[in-house]
Formats: sequence, C-alpha cells, structure tokens
Amino acid sequence: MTDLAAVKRALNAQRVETPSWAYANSGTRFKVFAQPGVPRTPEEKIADAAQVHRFTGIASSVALHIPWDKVDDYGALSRFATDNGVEIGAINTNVFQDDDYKLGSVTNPDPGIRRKATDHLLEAIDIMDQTGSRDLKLWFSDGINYPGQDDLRNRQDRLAAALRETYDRLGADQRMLLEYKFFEPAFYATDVPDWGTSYAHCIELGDRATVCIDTGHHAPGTNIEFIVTFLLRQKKLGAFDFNSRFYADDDLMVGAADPFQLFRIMYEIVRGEALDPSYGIAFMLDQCHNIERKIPAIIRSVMNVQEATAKALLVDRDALKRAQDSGDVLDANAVLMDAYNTDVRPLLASLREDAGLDPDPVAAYRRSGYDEKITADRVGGTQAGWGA
Ligand code: PSV
Ligand code: MN
Repeated sequence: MTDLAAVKRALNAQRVETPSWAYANSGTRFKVFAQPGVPRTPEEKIADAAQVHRFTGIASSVALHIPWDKVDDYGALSRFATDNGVEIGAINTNVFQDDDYKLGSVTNPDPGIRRKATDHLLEAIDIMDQTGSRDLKLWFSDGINYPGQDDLRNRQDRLAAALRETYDRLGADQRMLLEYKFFEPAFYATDVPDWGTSYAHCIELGDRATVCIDTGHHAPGTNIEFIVTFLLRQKKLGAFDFNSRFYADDDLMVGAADPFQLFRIMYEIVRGEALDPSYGIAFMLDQCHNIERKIPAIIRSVMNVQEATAKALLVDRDALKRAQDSGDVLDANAVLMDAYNTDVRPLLASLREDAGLDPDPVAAYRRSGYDEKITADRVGGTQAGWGA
C-alpha cells in the first residue's frame, strides 16, 4: 500500500530548476525563429523564470550561463532574483563559443588557450561566491573530428589538470557537476563522452565533484535509469539536465518524447531516496523552445517532471519487492506499470489547490496577461539568444 500523505509531502518538497537560456531565442543551425516578448537581459530572463515558479510553485531557482548572463553586479542580480521570488541556481560555464576553442578548451594542445579556459572556470566560481550558488556546472565541447588529430590520452591529462585546479578553488559549500555528451560538436572523439569518464574524473577529484546526467546526451537506446541507479549507489549523482529527444540532442520538452523513460528515471530516484532537496540532487531543465511559446512550455515541462515523479511515488514498493523476491516476473512488471498507468493529474491538481495555486498552471499563465505584457513591453533592444 502506498502512503498517500507521504506521496503528497514528497511532491510538495520537490524542486525543479529552470535554465535562463530556455527563455531566450533558440533554434537549429538552419534558423533561429525570433519570438515576440523574448528577454533582452538576464533580469528579464529571471522575471520569466519567476512566472514559471508563480504558477507551478516548485521552480524556485534559475540556472545562469556565463557569459550569456554576464552582468556588472552579480550581488544585485541575486537580490533581483530574490525580490522576484526565485534564487540563482547553478552557474554554467561556456568554453565552447570562442574562436580560440576550435581545437578544444581545457584539452587544447595550446597551453595559453588551456589557461584562458581554466580562468573562465575560476571566474565562474567568483560568480558563485557573489550569487550564493552552490553548483558549478561544467560541460566541455572538447573533442576531435579526425583520428590522429590529437593525442587522446594527453587530452585526458590536460582535462584532469584543469578540473583539479578548478575543484581546488571551490569553497567548502560549493560543488562541481561534470556533464558528459557522446558527440556534437566533436564527431570522432569527445573528451567527456559518457558517464563513466565523468564518474572517473569525479572520483579522482573528491566528494564534491559529481556527475550531471543530461537526458539528451546518450546514444539511442541507452538505459539511462541504470546510470541513475548506479551513480546513486556510488553517491556520485549530482544533477540532471532534463529534456527529451527523438534523435540526437533535440532539447525538446522533458517527457514529450518518452514519458515512460522519465518515469523509469524518477522511479530510480524515489527508490534511491534521492528526491528530497536535502539529498542534494539538482533537478534542472536544459531545453530549447524553438517553435513553441517559451514560458508555457517550461511550465508544461515542470508539470511533466511532476507527473512522472507522482507516478514513481505511487509504485507499491512492498508489492514490487514481494514479486521480485519470489521471481514473479509478470507481477513485478505489473506493479510498476500500474503506477505508470495511473492518471496523477487529479492528485497534482488538488495538491496545487491546497497550496493556493491554480490547478491548471498553463491555463492560469495564459489568463494572467503576462504574455501580452512582455510582448508589448519588450520592444527594442537585442533579444537574448542561445549563444548571445
Ligand atoms: C550541451 O549540449 C549542453 O547540454 C550543456 O549543458 C550546455 O551548457 C547547454 O547544453 C547549453 O544549452
Ligand atoms: Mn545540458
């Protein structure tokens, strides 16, 4: 029997972090479609993130990407966020958009370029000090396109040296999240291609280095929930970048392509007792809304995570264990599927009502007039974009 009161408590405590760049214009390499009302400044991105929190009640922090969100006064930016009811979350670094990084950033054969890249990572820690952020998120586009282009093993040594210097600069309450991705932009070999590589570097670094799983960064068919449960067992899972994909790193709304996979991931989180924010996992979104309105899409994404979580919490774990222990394959699978096939929308609607929220966050956002207001107000200036 599932304890419904405990399920509700867990859902109320759940938090999802939204990414500043998802509020900006984005697209593919073929075309970026500009949308009316898109933020021009980091403050406007934070204001949009605050709307997602206002209607969902669980999106209380927003991740920044440096230099896309560079400002003169990060203390003031952090106060602006607090005044809007949200906090600054992870600081994402960017060592992939400078001409110098054509052959790599921290793994570049040129020591001068490696220095420049590492200095950027250290600068991001300064920003964490000023914003009170706990997490430094690292993703390296580093890799090579052709066999023989550079020495794979030397590149690992250069990576390890930069990570060590960065890790040693972290404060006692700060953490490093190392994200992996199997290809793109490098096509032959990527320097942090998979969870194993990230995990090995994190072990070498120390307790405060953990792996970030971006759900769009695996080869098709990869069993992501296995990675989740393995890393949890090793206490090395630090964060998610949630999104969904049909083909490559599509960055579509989480739960849109494969809600069953999201449920399986959240089940391993629940089974590992790792859902509560006190466990320390940052459940972040990393998405691009190229053709749909951004704020309601992000609200929908947060709801998709909530729905998958509610279903995972509804799994009758006693019944599941009994079936598993007795080797009843069909019953074990049925227990899991019963939870997955439960319509949790009424439960979440009533939870929102209890919290003083509208039961239908997307409809409430649409009625709020915010979309019309930003469309009318945000005229002139330069719209923020993924990469600007
Ligand atoms: C790389 O594809 C990535 O997932 C990293 O998290 C980047 O920082 C982010 O995308 C930018 O959108
Ligand atoms: Mn990511």
